[in-house]
Amino acid sequence: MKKNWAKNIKNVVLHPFTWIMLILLIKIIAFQIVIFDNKSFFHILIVEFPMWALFLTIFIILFKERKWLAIWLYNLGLSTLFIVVIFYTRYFSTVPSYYDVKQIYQSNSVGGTVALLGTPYDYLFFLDVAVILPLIWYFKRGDSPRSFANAKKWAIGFSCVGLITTIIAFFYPLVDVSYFAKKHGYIQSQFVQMYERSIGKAFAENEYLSDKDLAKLKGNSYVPFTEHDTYGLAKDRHVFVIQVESLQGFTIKQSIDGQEITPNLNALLKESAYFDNVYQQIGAGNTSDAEWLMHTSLYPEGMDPTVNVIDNGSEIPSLVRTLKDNGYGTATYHADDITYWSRDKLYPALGFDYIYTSEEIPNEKEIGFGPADEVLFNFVESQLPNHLNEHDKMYSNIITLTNHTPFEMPEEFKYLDLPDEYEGTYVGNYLQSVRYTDEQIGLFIKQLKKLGIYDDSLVLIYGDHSGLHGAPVTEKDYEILKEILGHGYNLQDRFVVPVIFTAPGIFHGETHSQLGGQIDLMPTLLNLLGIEHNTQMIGHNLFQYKHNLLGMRYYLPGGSFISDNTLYTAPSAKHPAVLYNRETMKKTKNTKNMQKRIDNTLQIMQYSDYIRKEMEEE
Ligand code: GP9
Ligand code: MN
Repeated sequence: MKKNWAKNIKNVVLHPFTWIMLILLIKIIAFQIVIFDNKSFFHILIVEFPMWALFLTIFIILFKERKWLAIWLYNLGLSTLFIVVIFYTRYFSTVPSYYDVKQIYQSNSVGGTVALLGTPYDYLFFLDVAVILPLIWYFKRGDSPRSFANAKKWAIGFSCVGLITTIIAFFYPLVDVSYFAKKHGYIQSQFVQMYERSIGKAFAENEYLSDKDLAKLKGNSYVPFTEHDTYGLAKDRHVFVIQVESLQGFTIKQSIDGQEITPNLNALLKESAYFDNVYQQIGAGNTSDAEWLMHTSLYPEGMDPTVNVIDNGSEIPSLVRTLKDNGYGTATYHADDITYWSRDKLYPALGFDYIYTSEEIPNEKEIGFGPADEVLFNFVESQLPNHLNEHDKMYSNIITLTNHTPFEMPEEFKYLDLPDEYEGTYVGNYLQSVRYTDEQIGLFIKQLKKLGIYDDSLVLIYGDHSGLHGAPVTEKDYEILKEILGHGYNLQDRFVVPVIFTAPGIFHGETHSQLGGQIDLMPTLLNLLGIEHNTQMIGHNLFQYKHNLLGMRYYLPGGSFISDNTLYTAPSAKHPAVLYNRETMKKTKNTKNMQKRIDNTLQIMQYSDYIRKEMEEE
């Protein structure tokens, strides 16, 4: 009896089916570690492995007499697929679905970069196909094909486990493809995506979230909009929104050798409420996504510029329309070609009365992309009197352009006298260019005073996104930044944009450090104006609420969040998950609240997408 038992064990261990499954398991573990940094063996064994093993077993059963060929072909296909998924993930920072892999062949964008995406280790995924499987075949090829007789039983076993994990996956919302695939299985996530595409409308049965629910998910107790302390403080004022290209928070109140980088903004703070803890939240649409966030208080799409996913001719219930409904004339100014970021579609969708772009704004004093900011502001000043004749109240939305990478300013526009070692560096150029735009904002404010409307105005100034990130920032730049900041340049330095609400007579230089995001700008502005919006906003009035929970798409992996005290970067193809203490920006231990925060963030973002899709259908 005992002997029989030992013999059985020996049979199983020596059986090629066991070896083949073991090789498959190792390959899946490697894939999961590279793609998701998933080291949970149990999760891989229960959720991932049975699915891939099921397909292999079906192959073995179907190929009957040519099982070795089936095994080899399956593994060749699987290794190729894994490599494609790995390269795609490195390029796009998200795992592809069956749909994306299909599309990739139609796009040239990745082509030239493929060589840069691989490391020699990646090719270890072909080790089984090239070496191990041929070796097993060589030593075991004499075994009768019937030695895989148990394959059918295994297929049933794998199907049962696969079915259960797939059913479970269908009970969870699919918000972030990578996050979902990691949690519920790569193949299971494909099934869920196929289903959602087939019903044509993702999130159709999304749970409705009231403003109260949203407040609660962010850790706040809800107060009706009209009962906030700031409600109507700036009622009937003219509104100027100045979205400053690439302006980062650390430049405010910062000096180099006694010279302020933003002397004009710093002076303006005396009549402002300054928020120094507001995060950028743009996706792939950069500047245009910041415009989207400002005018809708909804999350951007993420992997695509949001303007690309809204329908042509759609009328978005935006800040612009709400202001219009409340007696404002509305104008937008940006000195670039209107087709850049499809603003020819975005601006009518948002509902502006007057749209001024490179067609109208003179192409003078060109720096980088287009006319220098002083030309833009001069143009705004030239239009204002006409607008004020036509409308009692004006909303002017001004998008600056000069402070754009590579930040190279002509000598005559360099107002800072920087230390020699800054000369020619990316950071040095950036500071000069920020200083230039700061000067132009200062002059514009002077003009508002001259026009006699400054005291009746509410001016909101904020940055669209970081300027210092990615490949152009060299080691030397990081050293300079460390010198300026007093600490190593971190994600918070990169992602925090300044937010300044200037309202003479109302604000007197207060600084607010509660957490905010660009999604909160619109509700904060509307609250000051005492105007309610007629569709739901995802953000909240920054003056009212002390707690927040923010998501960030594209520049952080799906499932990341920013909370009052922590910043969580979800695992990506490149980096494992990290939870930072935002006060120190040091890594901190995962707290038991972390999963709850991930879930709440995703729920909020998913709901935001649902609102966006709903309003397009109306
Ligand atoms: C393009 C300008 C810059 O019109 O707004 O856009 P960015 O490169 O920052 O997205
Ligand atoms: Mn920009």
